[in-house]
Amino acid sequence: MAVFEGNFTQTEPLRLALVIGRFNDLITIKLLEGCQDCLKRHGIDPDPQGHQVDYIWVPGSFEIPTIARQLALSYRYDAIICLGAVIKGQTPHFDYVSGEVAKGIAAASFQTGVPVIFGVLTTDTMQQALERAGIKSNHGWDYAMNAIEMATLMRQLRANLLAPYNSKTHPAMQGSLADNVGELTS
Ligand code: INI
Repeated sequence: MAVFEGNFTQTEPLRLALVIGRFNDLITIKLLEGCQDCLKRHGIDPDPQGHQVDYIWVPGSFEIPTIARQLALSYRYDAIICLGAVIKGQTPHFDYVSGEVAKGIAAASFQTGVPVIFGVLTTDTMQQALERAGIKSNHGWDYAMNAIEMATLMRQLRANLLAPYNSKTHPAMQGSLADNVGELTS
């Protein structure tokens, strides 16, 4: 038998997508900066002109799952990081948005098998959000770590447990990872 786990060193081949909500961008831009800092320090080039990270901006957290699922279905990315900030107001809007975004991100990941990282802060106040986006710590850094760990883990699983995948018969499996993606043999 074997132990499989991700690592933070084999990052050169990784391709990532970041989906970022503009709503509360005072917070999401800070999360993004923390994320980029972590990626850079682990050997991933965060330059949008480079070949490792793509950035997709959406209006708010509610829109994140639709785009994350579409990106996952492209099978071009080892992991997708979703960044958003849902802050409780005086209306029930918070509950609708936070509930749907959490369910949607989970569904995008389950349905595709691509790691989709839940980097959406849900807080009672702006102060709490600020504390998690740089004032005390920056959760953006943690989300990037989670993405690297899951991405390298999935590469290992594909190399060791998954049968060769015939991309010609599966039109959904196009892109750089298509030749490596497989199904669990048993
Ligand atoms: N979007 C957020 O990302 N955070 C919020 O706190 C928020 N609140 O509270 O309204 C929010 N709303 C916008 C929502 O995500 C959609 O963009 C909008 O409803 C259009 O579909």
